[in-house]
Amino acid sequence: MINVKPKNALKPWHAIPAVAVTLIVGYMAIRIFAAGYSAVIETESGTRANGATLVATTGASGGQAVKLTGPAPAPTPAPTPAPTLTPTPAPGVRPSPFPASLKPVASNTGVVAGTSLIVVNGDQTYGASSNGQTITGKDFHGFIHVTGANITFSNCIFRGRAISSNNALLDTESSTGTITVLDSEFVPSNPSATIDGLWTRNTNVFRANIHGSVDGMKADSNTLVQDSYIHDLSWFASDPNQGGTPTHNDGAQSFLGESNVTLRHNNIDLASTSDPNAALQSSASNTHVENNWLDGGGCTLNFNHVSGHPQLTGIYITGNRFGRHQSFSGCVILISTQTVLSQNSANVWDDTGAAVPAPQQHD
Ligand SMILES: [Ca+2]
Repeated sequence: MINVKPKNALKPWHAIPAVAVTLIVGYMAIRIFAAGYSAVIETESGTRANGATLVATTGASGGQAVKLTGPAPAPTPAPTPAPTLTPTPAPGVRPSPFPASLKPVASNTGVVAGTSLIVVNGDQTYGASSNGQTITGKDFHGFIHVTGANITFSNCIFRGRAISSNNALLDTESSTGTITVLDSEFVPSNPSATIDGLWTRNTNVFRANIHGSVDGMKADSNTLVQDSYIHDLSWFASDPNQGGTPTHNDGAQSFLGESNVTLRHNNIDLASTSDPNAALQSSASNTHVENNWLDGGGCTLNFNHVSGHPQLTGIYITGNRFGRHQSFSGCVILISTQTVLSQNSANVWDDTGAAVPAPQQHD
């Protein structure tokens, strides 16, 4: 009979390491600190290394302990931010306002390409029953008269019709509150010496394409025109409003008694209009002409007081870029003897960036 010895039978000396470990562990009091991990081991002798330090602690034997400090926890890496995506404008949505360098032209004003339009025949009046409404996608074959308030016209074409009396394709002079015009075109179907693009009061116009009328607009009080293109006006040799002499074509014209007219960042280009008078002809106070491209006219900007009335004041002309198509050479600004410019700065030739000449002044 073979006597097989159990392979892992315990011998007495096998217990020695376990006993020693138990004694050592029992001798050490380990306190885990909340921040990170560190321990204080009670000991009063030995060699300390690797950052171990002797610290005072009242609960320890002899009042001292060795503090062991582990490495600082690795910082949690900050999450990688998601890349910022530049939103792609929806088709047909134009920047508002235009960036400073974006010149208004036919392709970025008027009705947005692809817009479906419904023809509306006959003259229309939008009164109080239309207050608060947005009129969009209309192709107006008739004159539009507004007597209401808080009405918006968006993506419309205003064409008017054949007529011999004075009219505007859109007339907001009798509005009773703010009228807004967005992305719309003004072009008379039957141009004549008596048809202007707009007559405005209490009206804000953005991104309009205005052409083919005699004046682009008559701008009455509280008119803002911005990011719009006024160009290629219709000249007539005989105008009943001028006693049968030729039309006085203006990009915009404001009369005595009106105030608070702002032309901002438009392109009023009368360089290809026959014998135009001015990009702006104004006798209105508190007029701001800022950051436009302006060209054409006898003098491109023309401010005149009306005889028998006070000085014309509150005219601010800043940051405009002028073309060189003045019929009076170099006359970018003409002011009458009783006109005072409140500000005239940073106006330059568009082609060179050089400062334009000082205003000419005479009646
Ligand atoms: Ca005129």
